[in-house]
Amino acid sequence: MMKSSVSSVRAIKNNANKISNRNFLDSSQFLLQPNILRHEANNKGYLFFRSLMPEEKLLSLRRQILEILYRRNLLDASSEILDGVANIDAIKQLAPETFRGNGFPLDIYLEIQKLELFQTIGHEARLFDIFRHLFEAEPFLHPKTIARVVMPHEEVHATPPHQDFIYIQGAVQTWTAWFPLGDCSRKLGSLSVLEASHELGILDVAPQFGAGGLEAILCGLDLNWAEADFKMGDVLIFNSRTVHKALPNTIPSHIRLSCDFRYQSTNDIIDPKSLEPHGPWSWEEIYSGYSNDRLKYYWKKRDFEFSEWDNSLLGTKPKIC
Ligand SMILES: O=C(O)CCC(=O)C(=O)O
Repeated sequence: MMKSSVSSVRAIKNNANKISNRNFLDSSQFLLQPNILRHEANNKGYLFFRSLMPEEKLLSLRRQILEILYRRNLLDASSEILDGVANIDAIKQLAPETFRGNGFPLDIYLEIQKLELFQTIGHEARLFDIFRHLFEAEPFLHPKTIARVVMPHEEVHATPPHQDFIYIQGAVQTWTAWFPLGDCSRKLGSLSVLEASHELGILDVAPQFGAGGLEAILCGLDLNWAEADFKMGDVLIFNSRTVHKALPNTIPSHIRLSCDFRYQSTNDIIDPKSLEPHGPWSWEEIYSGYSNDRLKYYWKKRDFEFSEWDNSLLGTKPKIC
């Protein structure tokens, strides 16, 4: 006879809530060993590199973005600009709608998108070298570049666990490079990655607060979350199917700044939207302040085959766990 007592019903665990028990290992030692690099990337679905990006460029981009915030009175006037200390009162007064969509006001985002250093920093040779090893082909940086400005406001939620593929589509072998513009500890909301989750296929999603508005359903899974305290220059790269999430910013006096850039092989298919700006602007507007034409419209030299968009990947399902 079937037992129906409550005690016999075992709750299905939600892997989203599992406490991290892994630190990212630094793969810098394999930078000159492409076979090992590929093997590690294929096994884990991500790689982490300490001190990969040139600090002076990151610092300069950090300053340029913080100066945009400073001009809008969103930084604490008694602190150094580079410290990124929030003017909490001024931020709290911003209308909740301004935090929907990208998670911070759109007019600020346009100014960031127009920064030449922001648009060109993803072309860094050290990043391209890694992706050349992974793809065994010439890498291509999606011009749809993303900046994140995480401010203390009740409308701002940490990015929920998700796979980038549902938003990017195109080539499965698309990889994201995520790096903070400044030191970014777990407490300030660095990224956490679900190891080997790229092997799970494309997961169902449910509505959730935070960037993208959807979370991957992780009920009944038991993979390990890996994470680290990032120093400026450290870079995390992960496959488009690797589940990742942001940790909550528990230092609300400080603003978290970061970039995500996507790379794929020039030989693979791509979704045409990956060639558009991240926001409702034209390339002409974004490029209007450039001092150098070299990297403008660089993707137009490529003759890509376009993939079909699959909207069903964004359809929500009930989360039962
Ligand atoms: O920085 C974040 O909060 C989210 C980043 C992310 O999801 C990504 O890079 O794909």
